[in-house]
Amino acid sequence: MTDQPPAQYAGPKRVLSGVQPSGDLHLGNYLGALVKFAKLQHETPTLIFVADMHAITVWQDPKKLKTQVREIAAAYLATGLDPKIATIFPQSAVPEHAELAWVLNCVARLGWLDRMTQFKDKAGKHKERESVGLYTYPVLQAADILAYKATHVPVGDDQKQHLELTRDIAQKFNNDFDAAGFFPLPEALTQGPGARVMSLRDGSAKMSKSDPSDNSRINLTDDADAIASKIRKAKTDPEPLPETMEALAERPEAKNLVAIYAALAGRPEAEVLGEFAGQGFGAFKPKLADLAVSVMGPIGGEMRRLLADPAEIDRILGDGAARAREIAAPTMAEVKRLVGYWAG
Ligand code: AQP
Repeated sequence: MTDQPPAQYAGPKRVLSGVQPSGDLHLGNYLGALVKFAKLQHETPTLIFVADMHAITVWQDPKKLKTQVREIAAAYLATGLDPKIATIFPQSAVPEHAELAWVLNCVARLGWLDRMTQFKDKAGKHKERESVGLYTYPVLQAADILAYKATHVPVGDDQKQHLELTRDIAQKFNNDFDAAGFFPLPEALTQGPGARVMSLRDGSAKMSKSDPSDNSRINLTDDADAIASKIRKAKTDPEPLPETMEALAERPEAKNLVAIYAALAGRPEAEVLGEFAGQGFGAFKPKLADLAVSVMGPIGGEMRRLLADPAEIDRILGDGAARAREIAAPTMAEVKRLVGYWAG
């Protein structure tokens, strides 16, 4: 008998993901993340957190942050996450995220972080003025995942590089501390429609909360008029829709609208083109607007209903945090022992 962990991770499958409370959620967050959470909870034990610790890597108004956390929780519930099935909690309510992040900061290498394209995109030309937290953000993300030994992480395409980094950190921790198989090497679940929803104003940029143009995105809280107007104003071209997706390769805005239609309708893109080939955007956009309103409209309504009772949302989040800690605390205790902490 040996108490050495096995070389390969042998623990249970577990899903974990989160969204930052740093602005209105949009169609990209919905299709790239929230829809997948609601589906996965029925297949695998699932933990979904509100990433308030990530959010403060850029300044957030302290008077608004708690409300923003409740809004994300309401979005989770309105898109079908069930707190009796999934564990829903605020990141900052589980101190093990920060504790593990410190250890992992000491495992990750500067050269690895220097390669992260999201930091480069967000910091732009003035990285000296950004917070250290924004730079080490992917290490906190690794801690979020590994504190629960999560094996599968549903995210949009933009997070693939961070998941690769998590795997590298997990592997190095296992090697450095002679703990083969202690942490799993988690997999990003990026497949599926809506993995990369693009801006309605620029088909080469991803739809994003921080885009200064509100017309670039459809927010979960937009009403029917706002949704229809944004789709009407979406950038397109004068050509009719072709018969194949390949023919849309050089038409990113058109391709994006077709992909959004397919994702919202739960139909293959080819089938959508089969229906609309030969038609122009004058015909396609109203159909897309009707579809978007029918899918997104009820979500906004349900969010408003849930947010009218913040105490109930707080109860759900508090209960979720207690359940999350039951998993994270033993992991952290073991990490302290492996590292050789005095307190381990
Ligand atoms: N355009 C997108 N298409 C598909 N998935 C997307 N996600 C974000 N944008 C798209 C996915 O949504 C989840 C939560 O994202 P987040 O809020 O934690 O961080 P983010 O990726 O930084 O989101 P934004 O909207 O782009 O925010 P800002 O503008 O602040 O950077 C993640 O799974 C993400 O992949």
